[in-house]
Amino acid sequence: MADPLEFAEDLASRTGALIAEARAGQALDLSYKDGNELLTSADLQADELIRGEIEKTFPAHNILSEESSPDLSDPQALNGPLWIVDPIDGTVNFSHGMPFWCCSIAVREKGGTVAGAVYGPDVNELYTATADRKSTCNGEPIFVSEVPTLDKAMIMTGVDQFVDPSLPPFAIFKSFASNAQKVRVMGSAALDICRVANGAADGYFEAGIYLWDVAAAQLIVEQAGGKAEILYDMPPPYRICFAASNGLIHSELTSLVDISSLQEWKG
Ligand code: LIP
Repeated sequence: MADPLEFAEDLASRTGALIAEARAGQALDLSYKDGNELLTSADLQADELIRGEIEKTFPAHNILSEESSPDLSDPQALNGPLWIVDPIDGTVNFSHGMPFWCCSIAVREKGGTVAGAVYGPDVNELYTATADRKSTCNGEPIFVSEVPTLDKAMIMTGVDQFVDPSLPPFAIFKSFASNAQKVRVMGSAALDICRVANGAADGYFEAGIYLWDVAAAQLIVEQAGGKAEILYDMPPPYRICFAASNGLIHSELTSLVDISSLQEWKG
């Protein structure tokens, strides 16, 4: 049986290279899912590569990806080993030629993430971790920061362009902006959380992110000494309210998140 981390690391690297070549070599076909969620031809090419390699190497495993999720009416769909994939996290950045995008691949067994890889070709950073090995970036060990309080912390977040500014996610954003040293919106949740893992940032929060955006990076930040958690499962399936940090600022960070307001907000 192939080693899951080596497989995930190799596949994330190959997929990232394929996507970068696709953008360099041809005009991207752009379309919009659900009316506003950008989808490029490279997303679909990458999803096809990843699914094909997983089905060939691990035929009994299931796959959850941003571009093709399992049939939840099948009670077996989420049983057994599950690969959780975002072929391109930061699609809008990618389509504009901004460097902050990545391929994210995680694998879960018995409900626990056993391996994760996040590869950002344009920033030349490959993050990996397993449940029993510490996190690395390009093979070097990484660790969360030692910033002790929120007022000295850089917080990464994201806000959907279609959310009414009067609604809870923006209220939470304003709380962070008022209490943290700085707030940054860089457009890729997986790379944001990996920046917490390598100490360049100190916390991440987003309401309305998806499981495939964060599955690999959650293991990477935890195995770098940080803390990460789903604060609330939002509709539709796989949409979550998620926080990650260096651990030291975690309670300050999550205390600014009014879950009850998010529970009333259907997004
Ligand atoms: C993106 C996330 C980002 C979020 C964007 C988008 P995608 O994922 O990584 O944090 O703010 O709205 O969801 O769609 O580029 O894979």
